[in-house]
Amino acid sequence: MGVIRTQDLLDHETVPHYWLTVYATDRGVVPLSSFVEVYIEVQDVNDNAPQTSEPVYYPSVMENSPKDVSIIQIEAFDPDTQSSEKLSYRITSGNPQGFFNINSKTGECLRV
Ligand SMILES: [Ca+2]
Ligand SMILES: [Ca+2]
Repeated sequence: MGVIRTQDLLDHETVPHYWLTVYATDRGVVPLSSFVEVYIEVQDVNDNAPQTSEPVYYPSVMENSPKDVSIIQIEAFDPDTQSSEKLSYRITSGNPQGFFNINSKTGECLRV
């Protein structure tokens, strides 16, 4: 039997699939052989955290600006196939008065 095993960690984000060619040969006096193609799909797991386009954003907003003024759109990217459209956003600190709101799906931050 010709068992194919991994020799190292594979990464779906680097190489999502492999085509291997395997050569099988017998031990006849005049050996006969054949080739077979093996397609290996590297399945994705969630092994990357989402990344924003900037580490820090510096938007500004006028004082006295009315409610629901859009301040910034935070955009994050996740290299994992499954997670990109499932990102959600939340303000975790700095907002004790509740002056700001972020749309959990779109990342749009509003003055509320
Ligand atoms: Ca991810
Ligand atoms: Ca992945």
